[in-house]
Amino acid sequence: MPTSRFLCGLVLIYILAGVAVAQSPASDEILANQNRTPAGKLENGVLTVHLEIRSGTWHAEADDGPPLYVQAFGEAGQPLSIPGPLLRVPEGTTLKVAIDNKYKKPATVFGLNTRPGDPKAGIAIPPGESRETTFVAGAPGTYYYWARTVSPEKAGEAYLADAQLNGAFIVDPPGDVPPDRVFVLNLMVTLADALHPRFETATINGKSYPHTEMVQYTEGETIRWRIINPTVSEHPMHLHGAFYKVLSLGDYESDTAYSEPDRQSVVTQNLMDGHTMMMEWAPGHEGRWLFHCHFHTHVSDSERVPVFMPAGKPDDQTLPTRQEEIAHSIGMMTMNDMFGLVLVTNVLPKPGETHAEAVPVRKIDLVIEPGTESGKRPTFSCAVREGRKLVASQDKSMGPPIVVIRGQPTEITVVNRLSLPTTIHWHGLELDAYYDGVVGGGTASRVTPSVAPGSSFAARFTPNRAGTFIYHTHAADADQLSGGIYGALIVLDPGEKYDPDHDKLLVVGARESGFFPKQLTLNGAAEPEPLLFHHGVKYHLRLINIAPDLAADFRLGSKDHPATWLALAKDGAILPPRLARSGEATLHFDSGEVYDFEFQPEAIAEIPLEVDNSFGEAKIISKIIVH
Ligand SMILES: [Cu+2]
Repeated sequence: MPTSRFLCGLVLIYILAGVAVAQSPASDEILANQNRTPAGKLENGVLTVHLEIRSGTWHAEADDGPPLYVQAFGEAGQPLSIPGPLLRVPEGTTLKVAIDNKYKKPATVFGLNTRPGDPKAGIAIPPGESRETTFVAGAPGTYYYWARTVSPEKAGEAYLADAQLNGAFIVDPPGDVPPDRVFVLNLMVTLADALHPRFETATINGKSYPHTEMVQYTEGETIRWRIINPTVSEHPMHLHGAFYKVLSLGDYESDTAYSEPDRQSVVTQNLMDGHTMMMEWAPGHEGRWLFHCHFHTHVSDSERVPVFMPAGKPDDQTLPTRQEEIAHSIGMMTMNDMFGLVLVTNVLPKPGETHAEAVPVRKIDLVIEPGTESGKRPTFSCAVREGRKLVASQDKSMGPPIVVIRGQPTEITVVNRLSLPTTIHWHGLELDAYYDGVVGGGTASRVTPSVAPGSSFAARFTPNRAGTFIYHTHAADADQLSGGIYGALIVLDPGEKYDPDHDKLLVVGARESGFFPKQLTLNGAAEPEPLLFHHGVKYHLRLINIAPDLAADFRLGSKDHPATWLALAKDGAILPPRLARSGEATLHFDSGEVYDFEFQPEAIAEIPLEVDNSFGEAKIISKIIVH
C-alpha cells in the first residue's frame, strides 16, 4: 500500500514514470544482487569502498526480458547492481566510502553514517563529481543506504527510476554470527504498456517473481533472513506453512533486537515503508513454500489469465494452451500465477525422516458456488457442511467460520461449483505443502492442482495450535477474494466450545482489488448491522483483514475517546508479554493479518466501530450497542 503522499503524486507519477522509463537507453547492464558478498576491502578495522552512481539497463524479469532504464549503484569499475553493493561490517568498523556521481543529474546520498543516527542529512554530489565520507558503523543491525536523483528526497518516497538506488548496510555484532540472507525489496512505478503489463515493478534482490532466487533449505534447518523495505509502500510479508519469529525491527536510523521472551511469532509481519526486520524460521515440512507480500497488487498481474494446473504428476500433465503460452512468455512456470514480491523456498526432506499422514477423524466440506448478489463484480457463496449440518454464506459475501479442534486430524474437501478454477489456502496452518492451496506448489512427488470447475480437492491437516486463522482463495483472480471466497478458520483447544454469543468475528474485506477500493466490507456486508453486547461481559474479538489490498485503520470508540481492549494473539500465536497488554482499541493492520483481543464494555453505551483505508477513500462505520 503506498502511503497517502503517494496518492497526491499518482497522476504526476504516470507522466514522470513514462519519462523515467523512456530515457535514452544506457548500455550498462545492471545485475541482480543476491547480497551474498560484501563490497570493498576490510583491513585493520577499516572498510574501504568506492561506489559509483550511473544509469543502466535493468531486467527485473528474465535476463532477456523487458528492459527498464534506471539508476543504480555499483563499485567503481564493476557492473551496476540492484540492490547496490552490500556494505557489511562487524561492529566497530570504520567505513571509508567514496562515491562518484556519473549520472547526468545531481544525486543526494543518504544513510552513510553511524547508527543509530539521523541519515537524513544527505551528501549532495553534482553530476561528474565525487565525495568521500568516513564514519564508524555503530550499533549492530539491519540498515540501508540510498540516493535520490529524481524522486522526492524524503526517505521512503522513491518510486521513479531512482527507486532502486539503494543497498543493504549490515552491522554484525562481535563474535560468531549465525548465517543469514539479506533481501532488499524494491518497488518502482512503471508505465503499463505492451512491454510492462503492470504499473508497478516489485522486486526482491533485483528480480521479480518468478525470476527471484529460489532458496533451498532442509526440513528443520534454522533460517535467518534480513528483510529491507526501502520502498514507498508498506508490505505485509506472509510466510506459508510456518510461523517466523521477528528477531529485530528497525528502519534507516536504528534497529531494535528482541531477546527470546520478547520475540513475536507471526505468519505476516507488516513491514512499514522504510523499515527493516530480521526473521527466523524453521520449516517443518518439505516442499515449495511461499514468502510473499499479501497485497494482491504486489504479487499478481491482473492482465494475465489464472493458471489452471490439472491434477497429476508433473510429467503426465497436459497444460492448457494459455498456460503453455504464459509459461513460454515468462520462460518458466510460476506457482499460482504469481508475480512480483514472491520468494520461494524449496525445503528438502530431512534424510531418514518420514511423516505418516494421519487418518482424518473429522470430515468437512467447503462448497463454493456463485453468489446471488447482482453487481458489477461477481460475488461468491461458501457453505460449510459436516454430516447433515450445513451453514451457508446467506446474503454475505464471506464464508461461515470453520471451527476445528487442535490435535484432531481433519479433512476439508473444497467443492468447486463455479465455472472457474479455484484453490483454498489455509492461512497460518502448519500443514503439508501439498494441501497449502498454492497451485503448482507442493512437493516433488505431489504437485498441488487447482480445483477445476465441477471437481473437488481434499485438504488434510492436524492443527497444532489453537487460535484464529483464515481460509481464503489463493487464486490469482482477485475477484474471488473481493467476491467473498474467504472466512475465519477457528482452532479450539480440546474441550473448548465455540460460543458465537461471546466470540465475535470482525472480518474486513473489500469489494475490489487495488489500493483505492470504493467499498470495504465487515463480515461480508457493505452496511454491517450493529453488534449487540452486554455490559460487564467479556468478549473475544477475532479481527481479520482479508481485503485484496488494504492497509486498514480499525478503531472501537471515537477518535477522541477510543475504547480499551486487551491484546491476546497475532496470526494465531500468543503474544509475548511486552505486547499482551491492554491499550487503546485502535489497530493499523494490513491484508493477511489476524489479531485477537479481549473486550469488556463496562457501561450501557453505543460504541462506534470504524475501519478506514489509509487514503480515506473507503470506510466502514458500524457500532457496538451495549445494553
Ligand atoms: Cu507489497
